[in-house]
Amino acid sequence: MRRGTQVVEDGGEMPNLILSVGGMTCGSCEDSIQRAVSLVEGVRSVRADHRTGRVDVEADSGVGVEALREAVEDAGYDLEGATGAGRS
Ligand code: 9UX
Repeated sequence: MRRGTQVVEDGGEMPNLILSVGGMTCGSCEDSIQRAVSLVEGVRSVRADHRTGRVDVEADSGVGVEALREAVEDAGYDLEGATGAGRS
């Protein structure tokens, strides 16, 4: 399954940033978000869920929320909140 709550696999890392994104209403929106956020330098993985608006991101510590906001907004969605390391 591509969608749904992220399962952290053995040896995997926990998401260190959790974004709340508005405007995702279907699975293709998830793909758009994942593509956009994955292109931000320092992002290692991203998993979006349009049902909850939650986007889990694993990123290097230097990645700030404003870079993620730019990616989300340029893709046509709204960044409504963010928690976790890398906040700036
Ligand atoms: Mo789905 Mo999302 O038809 O911007 S791609 S609503």
